[in-house]
Amino acid sequence: MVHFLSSVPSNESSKGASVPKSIDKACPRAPWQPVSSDIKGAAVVVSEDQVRGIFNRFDANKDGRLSKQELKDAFASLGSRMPGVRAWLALQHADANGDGYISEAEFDKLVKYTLKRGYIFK
Ligand SMILES: [Ca+2]
Ligand SMILES: [Ca+2]
Repeated sequence: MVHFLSSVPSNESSKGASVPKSIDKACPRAPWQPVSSDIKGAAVVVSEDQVRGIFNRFDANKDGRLSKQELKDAFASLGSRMPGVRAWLALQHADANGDGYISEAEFDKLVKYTLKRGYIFK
């Protein structure tokens, strides 16, 4: 059975001073939570330098910037189940000038974004 609004008596608002108990202690707040929900099994978290190296390697045509296709290949190699989506999201996040490529200047954002997403390399 699902009740919508049926458990809220109409005269409740006149009290005003009641504070719900046992909420604060039950869930301690973490300021930052590692993103690990889509990663399973033992793996090694890589350093920023390693991420840079990997993205550099996926600059297939060596023009010094990453196209969406190159990003897609890179994310696929990182074990992403949806590399196309990841590439798109990464571009949304890191492609500051909106030309569809991650240039050297935008590379930092891409690397930090990737690290923040919790990507793990084996
Ligand atoms: Ca390229
Ligand atoms: Ca760009």
